[in-house]
Amino acid sequence: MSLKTSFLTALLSAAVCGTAMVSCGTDAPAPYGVLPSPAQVEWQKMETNMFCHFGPNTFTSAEWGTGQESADLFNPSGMDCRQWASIAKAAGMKGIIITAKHHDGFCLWPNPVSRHTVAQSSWKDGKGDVLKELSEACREYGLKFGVYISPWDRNDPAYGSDEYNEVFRQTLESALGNYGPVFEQWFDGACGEGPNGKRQVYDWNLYHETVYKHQPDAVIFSDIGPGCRWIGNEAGYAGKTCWSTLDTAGFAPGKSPAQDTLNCGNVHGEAWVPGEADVSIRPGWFYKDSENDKVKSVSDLLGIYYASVGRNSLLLLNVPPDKRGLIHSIDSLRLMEFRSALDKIFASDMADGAVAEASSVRGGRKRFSASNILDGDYDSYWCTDDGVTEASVVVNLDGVKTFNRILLQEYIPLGQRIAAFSIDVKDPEGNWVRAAEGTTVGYKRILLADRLTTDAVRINIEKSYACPLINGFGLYLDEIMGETEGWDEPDDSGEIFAAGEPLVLDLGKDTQARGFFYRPKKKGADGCIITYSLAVSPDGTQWQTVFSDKMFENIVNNPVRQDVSFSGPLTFRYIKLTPLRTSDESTYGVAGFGILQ
Ligand code: FUL
Repeated sequence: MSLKTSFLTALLSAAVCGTAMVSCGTDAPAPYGVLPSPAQVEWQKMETNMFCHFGPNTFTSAEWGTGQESADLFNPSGMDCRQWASIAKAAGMKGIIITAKHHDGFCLWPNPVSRHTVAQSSWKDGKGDVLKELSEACREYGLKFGVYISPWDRNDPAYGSDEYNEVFRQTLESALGNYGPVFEQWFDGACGEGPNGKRQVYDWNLYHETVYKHQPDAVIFSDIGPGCRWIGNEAGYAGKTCWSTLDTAGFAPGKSPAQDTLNCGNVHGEAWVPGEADVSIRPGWFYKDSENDKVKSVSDLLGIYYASVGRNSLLLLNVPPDKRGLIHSIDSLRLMEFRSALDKIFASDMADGAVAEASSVRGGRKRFSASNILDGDYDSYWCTDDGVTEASVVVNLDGVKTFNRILLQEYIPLGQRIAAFSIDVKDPEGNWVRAAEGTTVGYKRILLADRLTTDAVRINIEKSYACPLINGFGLYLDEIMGETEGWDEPDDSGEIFAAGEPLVLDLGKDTQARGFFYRPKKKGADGCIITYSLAVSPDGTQWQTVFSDKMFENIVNNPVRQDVSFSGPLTFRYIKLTPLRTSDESTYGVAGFGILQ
């Protein structure tokens, strides 16, 4: 169109619509509600990142170190961050986030304000620096680099006083100011006591200012953002309804909204705080030899992918390096299998070559036509006139196709709007048959369906808070995970006990054991044991205490089976686990209790 004609068209529209050109539907729709920042949009497009839990716990098999570990414990025999980066890259990850400082306080870089760092260890004669090696490896492999820095510190003597806030500010300065761009700063919400038995009042404003001073584009993770939010579980799944908006007033990291709220977000929430689903490829966050046979299967990982990336969240998949400082071959092989499964599923889009037609197009203009949902261009979208919040698009396929995954994308730079939609397919008689339904779409939504064979699909937008904007659509066939509804929330089978009631197991005869296990109900429902005492007995009357007050670390957020080793083998007939503190005041759940042989 020449300049002259477009000027004429504009004049004509103005004449017809008066001053209300936008509501007339000829221009781009106005943004709706709170919006993501450009950095948040770029972050969301990363889709999958790798988490690396690495530190003293790698060498002690703990999940939460006490902070009293000797720095010399940290001594990877052949650390190679280029190996981590090459594996992450080959797995299709876009970035790596490293636990620069976990709750034990040990810093993987020579932090000048701490006496508990790689510089105090004998690793590389105190000259090693994991952040330097990893940030360089990420640059080499074209990956973004991010850091997890735990505010909770079980080592720092100042923890629990105002002075610690200054120590932590300087810690952030040194980690964020010296290793190039950091795309995400991960603040853990866990807050416990320091070595002096005190709890810290965190100065979040100071921490945030410090992050932005060095890394203005960093997305800050915490339970409640501000950049992105914890999804409410450590199992890697977002809610089927998942708003990127959240009401944050009155909350703080560690003092967050209910886990279900984090899982689903708040419709019309006051801030844009999209979900990030963090999960480990193994039961625990840190590497343990004993978990080499418990690495998640490809099916599990696909289920997690659909329940995170496919539900408007980012997937942060933890792949913890081992004692050598390398990703174990079991994990890297699994990641490659996962990648090739994703490639196989998403390589052919059954909507390729299709023609889309909408019931309504904004201003009747090509710029907003239904074909935009198929063109692969992120910034072009189908859109209706203002006020039209129910509409449909018929996608006529290039022949009869079979698929069981339906992908939709909403153009989030202008806000998240869609609250209900459905998908119909045309049967051989030409009737529309309901195939799938959903609520929110957001950045990306993948619906799982049984195998569908058809030559036409209809997308029905049933409820939207403003005119809907769809910029992506695809149809895929997953023959790997099968025809099921797929991965869903874990089931909650198990038994419920009163909080103080001990669990006693009679093995029937004297038995030798090297440890015991306790498994809470899957989502930690009905509470779980946090601290306990454990005793064993030959006859059920004379008890020998094995542990008088011990903790299942991180069990509340990650309610997986807990394996605990004795210091040496013990022989007994009865074993008694007595809860001292439970996450629910009145009950706790048990899905398993037994011995390790
Ligand atoms: C939790 C921590 O307590 C765990 O140890 C782990 O780092 C996980 C990612 O976050 O809150």
